[in-house]
Amino acid sequence: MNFVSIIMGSKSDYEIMKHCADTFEKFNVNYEIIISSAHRSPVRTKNYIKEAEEKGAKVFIAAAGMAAHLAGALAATTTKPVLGVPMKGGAMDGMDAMLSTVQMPAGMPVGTVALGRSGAINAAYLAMQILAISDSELAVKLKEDRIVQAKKVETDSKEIEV
Ligand code: RP5
Repeated sequence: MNFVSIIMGSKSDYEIMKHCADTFEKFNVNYEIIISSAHRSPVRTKNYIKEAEEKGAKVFIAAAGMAAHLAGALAATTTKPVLGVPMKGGAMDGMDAMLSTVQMPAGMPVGTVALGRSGAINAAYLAMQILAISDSELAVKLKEDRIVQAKKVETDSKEIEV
């Protein structure tokens, strides 16, 4: 079964990453969400990636804060697409996580999205856009969603226009 795997470095990341999971629920896309840390549980992380690939994970999403090495650790272990979501918090409120996630050496890409809720949701959208390359039903759903988003802009505007 094809699915997207979401890995968070800590339970404290869940409040934000729930938005990522909710986006997959909205589109009826299979996903799995677990907690595993690049630093606190490196063996569990490595073993999980292998297990997830064997079970059918097609894209990985890694969320971590502070010295955010989780997405990089995933990228080092799998050739499936890895999307990194930097988490806010810590002394630099996420700037450290954003730079750790985005600054990967050549040949080891992590598709880094925005900090916080927008990033969590966009990681889900990007993962679905990757899956939709070979899933025409999902591709249609994503196109319909764009129409809904555009209509909402018009509706919101009408509510405040004078
Ligand atoms: C990172 O450190 C986690 O991803 C989390 O964003 C941050 C803080 O973790 P906790 O101390 O809240 O568990 O590894």
